[in-house]
Amino acid sequence: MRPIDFVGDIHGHAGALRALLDRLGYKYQANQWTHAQDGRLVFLGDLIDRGPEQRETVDLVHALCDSGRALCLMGNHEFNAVGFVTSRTDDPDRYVRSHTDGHIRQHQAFLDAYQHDSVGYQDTIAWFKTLPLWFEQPGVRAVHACWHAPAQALLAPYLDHRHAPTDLSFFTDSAIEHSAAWQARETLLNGLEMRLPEGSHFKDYYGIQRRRIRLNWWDPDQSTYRDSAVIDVTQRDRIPDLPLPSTAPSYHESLVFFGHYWMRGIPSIRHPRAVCLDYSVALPDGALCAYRYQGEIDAQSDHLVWVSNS
Ligand SMILES: [Mn+2]
Repeated sequence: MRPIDFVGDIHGHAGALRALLDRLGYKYQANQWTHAQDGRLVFLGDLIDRGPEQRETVDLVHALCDSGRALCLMGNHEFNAVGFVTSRTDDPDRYVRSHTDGHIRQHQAFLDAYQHDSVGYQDTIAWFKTLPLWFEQPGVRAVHACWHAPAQALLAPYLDHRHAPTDLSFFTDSAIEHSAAWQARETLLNGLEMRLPEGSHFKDYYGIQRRRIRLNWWDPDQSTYRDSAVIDVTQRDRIPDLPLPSTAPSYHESLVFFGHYWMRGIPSIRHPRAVCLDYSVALPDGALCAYRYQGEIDAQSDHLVWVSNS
């Protein structure tokens, strides 16, 4: 079959993206993208945030999508980029992505990339508004952070047949904190989280104190807060070794690819039906990772392809 190459979070590392595309066999010649086996690409979102070449990354992936060679899913950072310039319907003086000092600082490099090109900025935001929230075909699925059927069903009224927003109501309704749409969008784009028992906390990779953990929803064997937290190994023993009040749903009937979780170390298949392809390319020892899908039922480690930062 025609291969599908799923590509993890790029975070503005266009150089790594060019190297990965080369390794996967995609070539730009005579004004088009070609591939010897007529391969297709599915990007898992988070093209932007942090990296040095956010605009170059967006332009390259956008061109691949326009050529029909690729599809790009929405990540939490594409959602936030749209939200940064979208007024809330419940409070029109505020934005879907609030303009706190921290949010502005985090978004500044993206804004700076377009400071002399408001048309390019508008085009990019307009494109981000049209990105699908998930990809599905018989045997294989993809989403930015968490495959979650109840959240998908809840958001379906906001989405077209490609699972892309039909209009801005997806952004404005899912901005209302603790609404059903907010919860569902958070689950798909930011992953499942759980509040720790009273009194427990830990410091994340950036030294920020956290009272919630990200759940490794893809692992069917999780049973305690400590086992199920997606967390740096140096922090794990700060998480209480207590049973989870409920286990995360798991959907392993068909292969699913996702990004978002800043995995460390050498890319590997940790579950044969649920494969994270985010290997922290924005960190010095990170990698940009892809998986070549060719119709297999279980993921195979020799289908992983990556380029290291170092
Ligand atoms: Mn993400």
